[in-house]
Amino acid sequence: MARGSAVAWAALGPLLWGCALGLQGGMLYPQESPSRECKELDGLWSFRADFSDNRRRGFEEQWYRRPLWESGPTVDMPVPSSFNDISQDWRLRHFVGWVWYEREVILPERWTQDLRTRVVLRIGSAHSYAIVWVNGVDTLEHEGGYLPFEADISNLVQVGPLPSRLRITIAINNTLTPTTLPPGTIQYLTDTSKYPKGYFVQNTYFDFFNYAGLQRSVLLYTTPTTYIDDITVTTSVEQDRLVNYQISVKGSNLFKLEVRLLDAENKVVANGTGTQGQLKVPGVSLWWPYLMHERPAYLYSLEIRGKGFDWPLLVKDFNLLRWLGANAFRTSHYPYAEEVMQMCDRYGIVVIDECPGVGLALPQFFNNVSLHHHMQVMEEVVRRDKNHPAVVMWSVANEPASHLESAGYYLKMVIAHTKSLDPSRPVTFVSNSNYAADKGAPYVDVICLNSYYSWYHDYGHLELIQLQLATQFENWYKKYQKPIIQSEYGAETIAGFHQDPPLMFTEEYQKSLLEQYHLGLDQKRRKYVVGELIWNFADFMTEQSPTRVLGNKKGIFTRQRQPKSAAFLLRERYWKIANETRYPHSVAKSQCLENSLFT
Ligand code: BDP
Repeated sequence: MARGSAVAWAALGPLLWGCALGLQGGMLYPQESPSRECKELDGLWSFRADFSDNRRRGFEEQWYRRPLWESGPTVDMPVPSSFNDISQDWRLRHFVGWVWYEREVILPERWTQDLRTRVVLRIGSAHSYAIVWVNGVDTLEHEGGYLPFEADISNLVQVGPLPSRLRITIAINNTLTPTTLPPGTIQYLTDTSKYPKGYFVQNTYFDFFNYAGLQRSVLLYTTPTTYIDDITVTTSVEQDRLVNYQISVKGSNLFKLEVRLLDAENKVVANGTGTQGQLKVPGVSLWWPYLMHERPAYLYSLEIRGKGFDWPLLVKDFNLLRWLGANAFRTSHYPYAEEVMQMCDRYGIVVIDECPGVGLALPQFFNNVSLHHHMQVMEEVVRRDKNHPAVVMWSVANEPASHLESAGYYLKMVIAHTKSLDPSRPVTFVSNSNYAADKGAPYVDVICLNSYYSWYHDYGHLELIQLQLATQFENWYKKYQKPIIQSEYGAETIAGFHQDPPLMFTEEYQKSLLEQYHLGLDQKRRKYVVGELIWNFADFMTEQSPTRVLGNKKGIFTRQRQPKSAAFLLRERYWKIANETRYPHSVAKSQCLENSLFT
């Protein structure tokens, strides 16, 4: 984007600021209770990708009107999962366009007959644009993956004596455009001597495979017609150890609310009534991260009333975090499943909660429509995750091209908006440390820096790392005087490759590179460097390219969760730091690692 046009839309900013944003309703995690029932729709769904040239046959032939098998062949597709890795058909792995999912459900009679029951359809995430039909009726649309959305479908199911059978059809488009998050471009290749007619590719500007589909749970749940729509809890520890709550009730003005705060042993420690109030908690036990208190991750419960996601893998990952002595990660580069956030609360793992603002690499991605969408996505992230004690910071983006003039205004607006949504938490975005003239840094609370010394340049020159790292820290601190987190550093490593003296791609090189970084980090650790996150927890899939060997191999664990040598090095370091700092409650230092749970 030329500078002139950036200024033009910058002038429009405040207008847009005051208008269309603002989410309808809350997004509470569905939980069974005396007044709510859940019905999980995980399992096998019918599926078809629309391979037609314009990818619009499904709409032209209205596939949603009748059972999907009537309009053509279908295959079984597990939900939750990404459709890309399930079949042996390479066209499906790389498919760009609309895919169609369908599932029939039989509802309990009470749900369809009892008019005091509200029936809600909730989709954990659908990457990236979704349209939902219930019994052929257009019910719901949502833009953006990685976040939940839902619709009240009571009027569709409570229509007469018999319709207990529901057909849910979901069309999902995974195309990334300049205005999606993450953004992308579609490029048509028109040289007919090289490409067939109509040939196009999806270009992306981030480093993970653009997995898509229904990757988290889909479910139906009920509430009474007068129901709690949202709960916001904020706490203050300075004065009286107060828990402030605000509860939004919909459906009627005639209700009574009782609020009880229970400690970890289920003893009531405070009571309240009404839609808002403050609870005083005498002798409070605070939520401390793992390794920073003798009783970390202390949780109270407030009573008022996904999956490509996989539980065994999730529990294994948290066990690995504990084994390592790590106590933080960043949800790089999009919000993880709600179940992951709940595990963080329970295990004392601090989270920097990042939205899918990744791959903001081209000037044309910083446009007015994207800004509006980005703010909306931050609203959805904060709405979903605001009550998790584990969330300590919001990250609005990863490595946006923040040296561009237009990016400065864009980031300023997204950061300010996020702060207005949640004044209680700091906001950051993750900078590429090469962007010395960073236009967004003045607006963040904490500077997060990614750098790859002796990897993407000065290959093999491990002896330069300490000097280059010191220069990085000193320059950024001098300029902004803000706490800094080293939010990525690492080396591509193929498990089982060995060479001594170390060469790139071997386990020895990864270890030596991390060691050099650690020496540099230790110089600043007690000053203004407040956290370190390695890249990466486990190997993960990316698009293919000459710089990737079956994906990104910077994990300290393989994709199958086996340790490389570097995992033992980090384990020693993290436990040493934990033992040094255990439990000086005043200093918030976190030793962490980046994550690729990718759920
Ligand atoms: C960083 C990106 C991350 C990549 C990493 C890498 O933030 O998404 O995976 O580089 O190259 O700059 O491994």
